[in-house]
Amino acid sequence: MSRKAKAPSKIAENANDKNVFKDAVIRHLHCTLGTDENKANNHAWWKATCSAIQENVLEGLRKTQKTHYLNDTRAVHYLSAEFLMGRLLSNNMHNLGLFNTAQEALKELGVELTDIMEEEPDMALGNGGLGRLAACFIDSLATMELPAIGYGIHYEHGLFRQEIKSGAQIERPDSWRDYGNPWEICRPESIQEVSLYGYVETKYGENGRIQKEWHPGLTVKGVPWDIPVVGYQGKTVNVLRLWQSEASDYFNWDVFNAGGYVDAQRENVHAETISKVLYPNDETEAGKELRLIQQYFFCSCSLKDIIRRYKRAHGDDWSRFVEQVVIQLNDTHPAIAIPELMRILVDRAELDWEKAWNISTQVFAYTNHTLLPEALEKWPARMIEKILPRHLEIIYEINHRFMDLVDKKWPGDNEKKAKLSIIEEGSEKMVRMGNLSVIGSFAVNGVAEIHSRLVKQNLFPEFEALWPGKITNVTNGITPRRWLKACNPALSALIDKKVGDDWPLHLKKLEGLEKHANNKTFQKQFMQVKQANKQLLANEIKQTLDIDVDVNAIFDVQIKRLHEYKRQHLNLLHIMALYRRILENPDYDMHPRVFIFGAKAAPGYRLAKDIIYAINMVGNKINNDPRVKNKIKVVFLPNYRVSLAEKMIPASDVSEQISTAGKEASGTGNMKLALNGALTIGTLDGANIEIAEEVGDDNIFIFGMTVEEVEALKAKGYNPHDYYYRDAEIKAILDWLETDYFTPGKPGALVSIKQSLLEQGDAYMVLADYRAYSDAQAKVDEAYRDKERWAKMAIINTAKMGKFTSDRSIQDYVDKIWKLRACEVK
Ligand code: 4GP
Repeated sequence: MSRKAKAPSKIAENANDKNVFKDAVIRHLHCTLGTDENKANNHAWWKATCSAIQENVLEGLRKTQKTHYLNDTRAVHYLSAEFLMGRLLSNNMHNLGLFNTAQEALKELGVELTDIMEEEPDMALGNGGLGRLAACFIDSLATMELPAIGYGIHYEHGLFRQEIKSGAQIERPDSWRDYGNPWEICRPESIQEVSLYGYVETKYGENGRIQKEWHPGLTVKGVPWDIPVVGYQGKTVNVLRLWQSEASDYFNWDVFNAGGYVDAQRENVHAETISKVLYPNDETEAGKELRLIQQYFFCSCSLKDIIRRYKRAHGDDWSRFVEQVVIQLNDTHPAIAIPELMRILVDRAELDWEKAWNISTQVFAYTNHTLLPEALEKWPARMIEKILPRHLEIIYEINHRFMDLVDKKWPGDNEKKAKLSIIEEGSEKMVRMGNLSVIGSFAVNGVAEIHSRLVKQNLFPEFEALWPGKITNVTNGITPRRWLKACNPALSALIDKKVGDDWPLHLKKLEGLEKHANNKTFQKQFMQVKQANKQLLANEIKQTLDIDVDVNAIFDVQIKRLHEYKRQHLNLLHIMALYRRILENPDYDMHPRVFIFGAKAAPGYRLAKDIIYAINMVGNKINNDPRVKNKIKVVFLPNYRVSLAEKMIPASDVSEQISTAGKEASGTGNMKLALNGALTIGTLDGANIEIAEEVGDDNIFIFGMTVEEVEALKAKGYNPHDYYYRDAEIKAILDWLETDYFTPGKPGALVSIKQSLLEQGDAYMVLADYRAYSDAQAKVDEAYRDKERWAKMAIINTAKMGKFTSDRSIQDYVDKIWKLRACEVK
């Protein structure tokens, strides 16, 4: 693998001339967009700049594909229903080393690069954590020159755009492609066909072999759109291939002839619906037929694409398939790929079951991203039978053979069988996609040490006993290119001066900052950068919400999907407590703090939406109460997304990572914030634990119950009323929610939060952790007042984040699971 920091890429060399770049932009204004320098608005300048950059990208793509083909490389295929890419212009310019050239060239044309970058809509083809992880991973794969393809769905509408009206979340459609997307390339030459519905015919072949023939009721087309993925320094350019559904040219004459012309037409409409919308769920089960069809659609297209590419090099000889192909299943959403590959191998390629299973189980690996039971996908067998009749048969056969294995290991143990079976018996027979994924894969991994341990101990203990070593850990990571270099240019420049400029490739080099942590001048410079970033965010807040915030206050940030287990309401209760303390004692001593939130709630998740409403209503009251004297401000920035995170993270002092221990698989926002010098207040959950190990206990604010304590309390019987009656502050705050103090004229508008924490049992133990949280917040306050101490802690956080580069995660996948080799693109 060649990752020398300074070697300029070939592509960049050709374009690094300012004048060449200027000419390219003008040429695209004229020839691609049909406008000119005098007429062009920011949108046109943005598009022309993208097109100029894309010239370099495509050159790299062509070379990469040729090199991979000539070297017949083994590749990883990353199947994910979500890719949360965000914007690409800034990222691509940085990775090609063209940012400064572009900025200067545009300046000479009278255009401000940062202004036109704001024209780019986010590619929000994901909900949260696992989608953004996929985006960081494909960045690392390209950077490390590993042959890789990301496969997903070309959703017409990404995650909804969030508006806040009178405090409440309103969902609006997201139309990221309305005015065209300059990065994507349609590849009609690689269209695939996907079948659905119908029935299975059993036939007997010549040698008595039973053959199954699926007669589908509907065939749809999968049209691939390719998004090039540029590695840092632009050598390897991999591809993210997203499938869009279209009605097939194939016309259902059977239906037509039977007089069902209208039905035949209806199927056309159906076909195009498949890739229309991203399900706005995160860690909750969608339970929709369309969602299953979406999953099958992109898995089937992707597998056929993988096989087409393999056959081009190896014809019908399947013996080398497992050497060439590894497929990573990003959660269970693509698990249906397992029976689909079996179907192709057994029914189409006519391999024996054993041979086919042997291939299949050496190709797939599965990543688990959550332990929440409601998020573990299950499909009614009846639904699979209707949509994918042949796949249900295959699933039964896989299960039947697997049950024999279980019986050998634990003879006669029906309880074990019931737990391990892919099929869950009950009033409605269900297919457990988690079990299918474990059984059909050669490796299973969790995403942080604690999470992987819990996957082994609590989620899949029998599988761990059956196949020791199969479940492993790969701790998540984030790309430092986007999450430091591109989003925090001032800090990046300061770091360059201290440790050299190759840290984006070798993040452990940030450790070189540690020796400057006590240096007063460096502390000052570091905190000046933070201050300047806070000012930029303050401007954004002023512009969006017309709220004035003081950059000398602590910027305390909680940004992530809204979910009870993430406990945004714990944060809110503490804010209310501070407010109450100030009302009771006007001289209450605290450093001014701005609490900043960003979060979308799944549209069907009532309580999550109620929490957003409560944050806004409480914030509104506090922000306008003169008695608070600006000691507290509460800011809810609407429409949290990647590009907004890029503005919030560099400006944060405090990072809220306060999930109930055992619930957050890893978290990745925690890594991004710490990398940018924010201090974590957090529980011993997910990757917080590993962050604490890296930065040391003195440089993080850990509070609350451990997983063991949570489990023990649950076992003993947790009663939130105990905390309510014993802690006067908790009682006062919860009772406050019942009044109309924050929602004038609407008493009870916030009562659902209180109910969830008392009558409904407080499933995430907010009240049990409240006091510890409040105490930890007091320590944060105290630490911040000591400017030097804080600066030192912040520097150490940045210095110690080397472990959390996604390059390290990818290297772990390569070593433990994928066994891939880098392929240098010359
Ligand atoms: C998320 C987890 O909640 C988060 O802890 C983790 O960092 C992230 O995956 C990446 O591994 N899960 C999801 C989901 O996004 O939809 O289950």
